[in-house]
Amino acid sequence: MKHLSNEDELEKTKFINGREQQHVHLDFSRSVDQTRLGRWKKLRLILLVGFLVGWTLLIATVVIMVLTPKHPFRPDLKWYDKNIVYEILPESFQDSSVKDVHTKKGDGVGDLKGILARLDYLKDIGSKVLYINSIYESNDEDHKAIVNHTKIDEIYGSMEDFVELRKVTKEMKMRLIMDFIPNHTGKQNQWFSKSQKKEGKYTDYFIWTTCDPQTYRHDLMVIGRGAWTYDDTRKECYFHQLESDKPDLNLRSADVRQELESILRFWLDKGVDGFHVQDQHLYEDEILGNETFVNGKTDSEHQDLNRSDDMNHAKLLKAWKTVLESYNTKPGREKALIVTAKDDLNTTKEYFDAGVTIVRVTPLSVSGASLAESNTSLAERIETKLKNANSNFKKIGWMYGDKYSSRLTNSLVGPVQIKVLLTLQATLPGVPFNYYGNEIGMTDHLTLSAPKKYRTPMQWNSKGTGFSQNTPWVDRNANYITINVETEKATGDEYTTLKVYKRLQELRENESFQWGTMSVYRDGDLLMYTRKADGFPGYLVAINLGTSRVTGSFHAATGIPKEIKVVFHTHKDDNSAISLSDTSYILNPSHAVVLEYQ
Ligand SMILES: *[C@@H]1O[C@H](CO)[C@@H](O)[C@H](O)[C@H]1NC(C)=O
Ligand SMILES: *[C@@H]1O[C@H](CO)[C@@H](O)[C@H](O)[C@H]1NC(C)=O
Ligand SMILES: *[C@@H]1O[C@H](CO)[C@@H](O)[C@H](O)[C@H]1NC(C)=O
Ligand SMILES: *[C@@H]1O[C@H](CO)[C@@H](O)[C@H](O)[C@H]1NC(C)=O
Ligand SMILES: *[C@@H]1O[C@H](CO)[C@@H](O)[C@H](O)[C@H]1NC(C)=O
Ligand SMILES: *[C@@H]1O[C@H](CO)[C@@H](O)[C@H](O)[C@H]1NC(C)=O
Ligand SMILES: CC(=O)N[C@H]1CO[C@H](CO)[C@@H](O)[C@@H]1O
Repeated sequence: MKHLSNEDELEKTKFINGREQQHVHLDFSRSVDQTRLGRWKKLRLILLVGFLVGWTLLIATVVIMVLTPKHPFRPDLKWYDKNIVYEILPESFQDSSVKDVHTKKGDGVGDLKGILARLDYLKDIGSKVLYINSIYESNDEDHKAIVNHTKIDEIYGSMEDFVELRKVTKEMKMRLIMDFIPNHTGKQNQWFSKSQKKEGKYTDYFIWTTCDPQTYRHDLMVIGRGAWTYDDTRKECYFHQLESDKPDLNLRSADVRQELESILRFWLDKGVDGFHVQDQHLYEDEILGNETFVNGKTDSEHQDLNRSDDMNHAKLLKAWKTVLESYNTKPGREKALIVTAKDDLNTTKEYFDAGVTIVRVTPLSVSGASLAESNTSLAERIETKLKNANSNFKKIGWMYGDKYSSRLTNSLVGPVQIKVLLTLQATLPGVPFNYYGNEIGMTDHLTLSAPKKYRTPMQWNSKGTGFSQNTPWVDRNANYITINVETEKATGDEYTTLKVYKRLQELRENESFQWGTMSVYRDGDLLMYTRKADGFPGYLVAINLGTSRVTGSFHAATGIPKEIKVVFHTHKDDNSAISLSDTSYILNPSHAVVLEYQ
């Protein structure tokens, strides 16, 4: 109270001071001659007019402010903040090659022209960002033993095909993301053969050490993964964390780092919008130089592995980000650096600190353990994950499988849950990554071995998949007869996986899904969360992740208003039921609903 009265006094003081000043001013004017007095009168008039005009403007401004409807806050979202990413395995998406009339053979491998031919489909289902897995010339099936980083592998087509694809995707306002593989090259890469021969700067492009050809396998194995392999040309061992056909690049070499940056520039100049680095171990690699080798050998005996500041991976990432930023010359030209990382908060935070735009993880694993291995319910694990999410949540990329991992429906929960999991992915804050075919409910080919089992041809139609006129490079999944784009589009059923996926993309466009905050609730197997942006309708997403029906009241469980509207449902409303008067519900297993409230 005392404080308040002090403030009052302060106000009074100011007021008196003001009057006193005015008084002094008048006294002064009385003491001057007539001409000067006239001038003073004029000045007074001007001041008075100015004063009145000022007040009028001030009042007008206040009136306008009160009368104009308030515009709710709209954040400046970049393309990578708001769009779903459609991930394409090029060899399995669409083969454009025609069967040779004489040999009756084609290659049965998807290609860039095939992607071009399917752009209308991709646009129709709301894909504004395409991510095409490695298409570079390489000497392995995975296309990660790269022979030439700036050359399109001819099984996918030519540079002309790429330029054409970029031109057309630009016209369709689509972004394009490519792979960037900085850890190693293929052995057939020119850099490696020059390094084998110790040609100039190439001598140190890879990690070499003297070793005994008789015993190297035993005494130089790094603890854990990776190894050294004796090279007969250079008569030394080279280091490789993966298989011996993929020698690790020596990232400590400034020349190597420069080469990698010019590869980024090469593709940026071709109009690429971002890069994806598949690496769960960038930070782990960092301790390599600090690792003790079997036989008691340490760092100091392997100069090549001496860990220096240059080798800091955060620095590497920052350097790549700087290259990308140099292409960000005006709004809309922003470039993205995307890393697939181990799914724990510390790791994702390290990547964000290094400037990575999106860190891609799977929402259905916790610290590397797969859901199936755990006793906790699906709903509980997702709840924990969402509640623990840190402030970078909005830049997390959610993926359900990719070329290196099982399709979601197989690894976890079965095809019956595909639609609720697509709902989850589309309505979380963050960036959904849709691996080709998930939108129609494609599953692993269970009689094939990994990785082929999740790389089967895209299922376009019921007449042999529509992927290729030739024998496909990998067996198609027999379920293409029912699970395919054409059938799911043509049928009268409005709840096919494809149609539900498409509606989810439309729903996602709403402001509250774009930048709204999230609150998470759970009632047994029923996972619920709200998304709400200031000034826009809010949404409640409710997903039954269990195996039996659940009942209750959304109002009671989450406190959302009783006035609601059902705007999305994964299934035809058979015997699930939501009462619009009091928000009570009965929700079937593997069903999801989205409710809108004001
Ligand atoms: C990669 O291929 C391009 C195009 O064929 C060629 O100009 C370039 O010299 C090659 N680079 C390397 C390192 O082999
Ligand atoms: C890079 O190397 C790491 C192992 O150090 C591996 O996990 C990752 O898959 C590699 N990335 C690619 C694209 O090969
Ligand atoms: C690692 O390299 C730095 C500078 O290049 C050197 O000062 C240091 O002694 C080296 N450490 C070891 C263990 O060889
Ligand atoms: C993450 O970092 C914190 C603080 O540094 C540490 O307490 C915690 O154990 C770390 N978590 C993991 C999974 O490494
Ligand atoms: C799951 O629960 C069963 C029985 O309670 C227990 O034997 C098993 O070890 C648990 N598995 C895990 C991964 O916790
Ligand atoms: C918002 O969601 C509704 C469904 O509730 C959908 O019809 C509409 O297209 C969405 N998009 C926008 C921009 O409002
Ligand atoms: C063998 C070796 O150099 N080990 C070191 C690895 O790094 C840790 C922490 O920086 C040191 O404590 C070890 O001595």
